[in-house]
This record gives sequence, structure tokens and C-alpha cells, in this order.
Amino acid sequence: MFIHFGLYSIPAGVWKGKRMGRNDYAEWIRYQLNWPDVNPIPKEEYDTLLAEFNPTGFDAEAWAQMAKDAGMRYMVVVLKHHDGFALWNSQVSDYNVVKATPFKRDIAAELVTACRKLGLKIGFYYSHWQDWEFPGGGLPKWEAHQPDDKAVDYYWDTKCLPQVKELLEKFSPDLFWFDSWGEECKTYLTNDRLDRLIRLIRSIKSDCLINSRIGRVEGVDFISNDDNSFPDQNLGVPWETSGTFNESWSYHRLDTKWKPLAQLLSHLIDSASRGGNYQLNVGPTGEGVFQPAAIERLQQIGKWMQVHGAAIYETRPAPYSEPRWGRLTQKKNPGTPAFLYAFIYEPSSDEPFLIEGMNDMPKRAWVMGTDKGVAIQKTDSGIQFRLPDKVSVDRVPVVCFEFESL
Ligand code: FHN
Repeated sequence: MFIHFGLYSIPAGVWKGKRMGRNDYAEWIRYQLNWPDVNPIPKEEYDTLLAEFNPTGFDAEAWAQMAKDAGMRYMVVVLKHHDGFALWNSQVSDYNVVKATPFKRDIAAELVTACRKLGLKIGFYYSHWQDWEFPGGGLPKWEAHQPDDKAVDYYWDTKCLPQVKELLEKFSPDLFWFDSWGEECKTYLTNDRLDRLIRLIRSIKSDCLINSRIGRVEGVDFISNDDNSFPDQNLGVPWETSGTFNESWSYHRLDTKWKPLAQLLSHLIDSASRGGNYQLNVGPTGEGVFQPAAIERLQQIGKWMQVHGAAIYETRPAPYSEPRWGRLTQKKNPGTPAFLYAFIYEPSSDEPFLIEGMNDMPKRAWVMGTDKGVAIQKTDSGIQFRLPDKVSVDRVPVVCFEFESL
């Protein structure tokens, strides 16, 4: 679970009755309210949100429980987005939830405790490049007054590195999720600055994972693809795609384009079958609660995962060509039975399903979550099977094939 939550969750895409002009990324409201006029909301005006930030509905345990019940295994929470506002009691900058808002609670601390209690890993999104609050922080490319090298160094040494250090020492996170994109970050995120940032993390917590949106792929642990961009094949390296429930990352009060369950499930299954992770984002409201449409979808995903989780967790892409009718994953560990999982996207098809190139005959095969065996036939091109009559076809059914070994 990815979580975008901050000051921008209060206006939620609408500022004094005016809908923001671009992108529908509500967390960008400061810079995109007046789009295509690029003048931002002045900082003093944006900062009136500080006095309003009082998300009394925030309940870290409830958030973590919803992630867990949806079958998720880690939570990455935005602790500082581009507006520079920190969701923990930072000693480095007073521009934070404890020192500058009436809420005064350390949201990061509460989430870390809640996630650990439920056995979820915890990761931190930290906007290391864009920071619209601090002198020298990165600004959108259309901003006329870009910081010079000296100013960037000042930001790097005085805010970015000290805050990352503080987060590592305070919370020992499992993962850092940095965010940068395009050519425009390159002059800012020089090798020297990135080396220092990566060294700092490794020196305090060597097994803390780092994503590629730090600004390069060398020395990082996994690739973060572009937003909502799902690869059509196995990338051969550890990867993750983050996706939205609708269009905005943070809560947008006018964003009603909710993705249907079938689409969310296909992102999850496609990702697993192509060797990646799916990080689904939630944008809690300014009161700190999840929207009903998000809760409903999380519960539906959880229900599906309860039955089919074994076909997703700890699996790898199968070594056969991807069938037109669905997807495949496999699990094999020395000394234990091996499994192949077939996800059926078109369960009502009259055609038999063929796993091309599979020659080993499974010991048995069944539809997960049922006691219905599946009849298998060996053909010249591979193994063929049909779904038994009356199998429930309202969600993506999965056939599990068990082998002595693979
Ligand atoms: O600009 C951000 C955006 O607001 C959001 O945080 C996403 C999440 O991947 N990252 C950036 C755009 O790619």
C-alpha cells in the first residue's frame, strides 16, 4: 500500500471554490491550481493549511489493518512530498506535523508502530529533489527562479541528508522510496549528491531497500516504473509499479474515476506474473480516513487474496509463453512440491486452455478455493485443461497444478 497524505489532502483539488487546472494530481495543487498560468499559490497562503491540519479520523492501526486485510505486505507512506511538509516530529525542520499544526501527533511514528505490530514492512516516500518550501529545493521545470548549485548544496546538506538520517535513526525503515523523473532532475541529482545519499543510508541500515527513482539504477535495489505504467513482460530485474485507485494520488474531492476491481486485480496478477510488485495507492481524506470506494475495493481484493494469495506471494514468472487467456506464475523450492498457477482472465471461454511448452504432467490440478479437480490432457504443444462446470466465474479463477518438482 502506498499512501499520499498531507496538507494538500485538505483542499483536495479545489482551492477557494476553484478546481485545479492540471493533471488531477491533487498533491500538486500549490503549483497547478492556476495551470496553464504557472504562478503557484504563494507560500504564505498555502501555509494557512497548517492551522487547518487536524485529521482527527487518523487511525494508524486502522490503516495498517486495511492494508493487511487487503493482502498487502508493506506500506510506503509519503512522509514528505514536494511541498516540503514533514509528517514526523523532525528536529531538522519545524515545517512538520508536530511543530506546525494543531494535530501535534507524529503520524510516521504511529504508522511505524502499527505496521510492525501487524507484521507489515514499512517504507518512507521522501521527495529528495522537489522541495518547494526550503531554499535550494527542486522546483517544477517551468518555474523561472531555479536554484543554483550553491543553493542546492545548501538544501542537500541542511535539509535532505539530515532528514533522511533522522528517519533512519528514529525508525529504521525497511525501504526508502525516492521520487524523481525526466531529464530536468539530472543537473540537480548529480552522481556526487546521490553517492552521498546512498552511502548515508547504507551506513546506517545496510539492508534498507532503495528505489530507482532516486535518480539512477546503479546501486539501487529495485526499479520503480512510471506511475501506473505496467510492463508487458518480465523485466528480469526486481521491479515495482505504483498505481492509483482513480486519477489522483492524494485525495481529490472531484475525482470519481474509480478503477473497477477487475482492472486492479489484473494489475496485481500481471505484475506478479511478470516478476514485479504492485503498489496500490490510497489517498486518505483531510480528516484522515479512507474513502468508502477505496475501502470497498481493498476489501474485495482482500477477499480474492485470501483464496488466491499462494498464487501471488513468493512466486516467479513461469518459463512458458504468456497465454492469451490469462497469466502464469510458479513456485519451486528444493525438496518441496512445485506449483504452477494459471490465472484465467476469460473463464467463460469455450476453448480449452493450453499451457504451451509445458511437458511435465502434474500430480494433480484444482481450482483454488474449491474442491473441484481439473481434467488435464497432454497434447503435442503442451498441457491442456478445461474449467469444471459450475466453477464460480465472478472473479479471476486460478487453477493450481502441483508437481513432484519442476
Ligand atoms: O509528482 C509525483 C506525484 O505527485 C506522485 O507522488 C507520484 C507517485 O509515483 N510521483 C510523482 C510523479 O511521478
